[in-house]
Amino acid sequence: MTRGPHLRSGLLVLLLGSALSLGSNFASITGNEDSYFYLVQSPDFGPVRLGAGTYERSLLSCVTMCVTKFHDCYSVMYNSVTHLCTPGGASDNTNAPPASWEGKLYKRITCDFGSGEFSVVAHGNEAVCIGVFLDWVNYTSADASCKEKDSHLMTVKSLDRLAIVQNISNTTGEFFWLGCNDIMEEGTFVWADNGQVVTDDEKLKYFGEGEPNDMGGNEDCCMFVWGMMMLNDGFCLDEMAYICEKRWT
Ligand SMILES: [Ca+2]
Ligand SMILES: [Ca+2]
Repeated sequence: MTRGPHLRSGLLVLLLGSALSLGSNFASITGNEDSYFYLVQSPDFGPVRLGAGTYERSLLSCVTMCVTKFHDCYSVMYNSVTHLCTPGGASDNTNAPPASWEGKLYKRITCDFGSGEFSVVAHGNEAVCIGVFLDWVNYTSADASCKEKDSHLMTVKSLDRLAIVQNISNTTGEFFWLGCNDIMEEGTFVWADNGQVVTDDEKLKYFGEGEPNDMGGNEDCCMFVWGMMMLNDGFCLDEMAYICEKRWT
């Protein structure tokens, strides 16, 4: 992974990564966002077996062994009862799925690491591929910048996603543009990823009390408010940092 000129945002996510709690479907080597592995439910085929299995006390130590020993470690099979850990390469339809004695298949999450701007950040049962950008711009510019990066402004459609943004805001002290607005039709907010309407339930869960309120008849863009630690509809021409999200699953 190259970081190049975007060292700052990369480092930021590294720091966040170590503070996040991971659900049981994820394993990660602390401090390396390129090493998240996720559970594949009922895989149709399996990986190349990179070597004989060893016995590792946990999924995390299995993942650690695999990426330490094999530069092409893209998966592991882990049996949590016998602790057998089989290092794997990329999945390939010429290879059999894990046998029951091999355990379950965990695949390495790949996010776009080419630019060094995006990283996987996980909380609970959600893992998102996001880039945190700390230059202050208005909503339209933030939206355009994400699209240039083949992404969209991050959406907050679960409490785990809200917690991810809360952690980033806590760490940086920044306000962030996020992916929803009611620019097209006043009062009807839509999410930036798929244009679906933000439901009343979602407003209650993710927005601050009494928001969105279209204050002054002039608030159409979703932002995360540091301090309140919830979403608000804000004035689209205000300038602040922003978070882009890539589809990656
Ligand atoms: Ca509005
Ligand atoms: Ca408002």
